[in-house]
Amino acid sequence: MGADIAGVREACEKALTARISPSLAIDEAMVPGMNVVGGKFQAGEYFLLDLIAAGEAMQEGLRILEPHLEKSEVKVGRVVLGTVEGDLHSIGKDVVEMLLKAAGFDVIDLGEDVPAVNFVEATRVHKPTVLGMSALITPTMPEMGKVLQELEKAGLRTQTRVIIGGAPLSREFAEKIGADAYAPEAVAGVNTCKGWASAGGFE
Ligand code: B1M
Repeated sequence: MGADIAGVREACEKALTARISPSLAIDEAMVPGMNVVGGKFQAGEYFLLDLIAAGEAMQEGLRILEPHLEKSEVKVGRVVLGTVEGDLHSIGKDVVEMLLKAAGFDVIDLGEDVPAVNFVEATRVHKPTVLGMSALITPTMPEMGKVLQELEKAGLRTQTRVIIGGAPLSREFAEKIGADAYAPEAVAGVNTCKGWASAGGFE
């Protein structure tokens, strides 16, 4: 089944008219909706085309809600963000990016399927307050450890904090690979970045 783009537009516009905050609509309606799709895919009721349709529907919803997020006028820091190599999931990263920008961060989005070397190069060039990585499938989780090792080898590990997020990850995994934080969801991640930025270190 294709994405019901008209239905998504209508639902988002209804939420905005009802003055429901965009981040609440994302957290309490859209993300749980994606989890339902994921559950049906796992149970064999949905197929890859359904995942693609769900992804398109969510991206359309984000496009509608994004301009309505309350935005900070003050610049607080810089974040380099990307989904690790081998992983094509973009939506969680995009939600984090939207909320970071609204909180006053400059975000350099490296996109999806990002090789470790690109994270390292972006850290060298942009000197971010925070390097953020997303991974949604179990096989791409080790890529995060690889990025941390490469940062260390390049002598850049102490120049930036590293936060990781994505459904299959955990705090224990973050500790194991030496990341500074794990965020179970986008708002928690943005709050962690805000805490780091206000503690200093941004030039
Ligand atoms: Co994929 N997929 N998918 N998929 N997909 C999952 C992740 C899966 C859990 C579905 C399932 O089986 N239940 C499963 C992974 C299982 C596993 O390995 N543990 C899966 C699979 C298996 C696959 C394929 C392998 C399927 C196949 O080909 N047979 C394939 C892999 C392709 C690849 O990457 N190489 C695949 C492909 C796809 C699409 C491309 C079709 C599409 C993505 C489209 C897109 O992103 N543009 C897709 C989708 C849509 C999903 C589900 C249904 C939804 C993901 C999503 O966007 N959620 C997903 C099921 C699920 O999650 N339950 C599934 C909404 C999003 C806002 O949430 O990304 O979790 P999430 O982000 C959250 C938090 O995790 C956190 O904040 C966000 C908001 O609160 N967060 C961060 C994320 N990153 C963060 C970074 C931070 C901080 C917080 O700081 C840096």
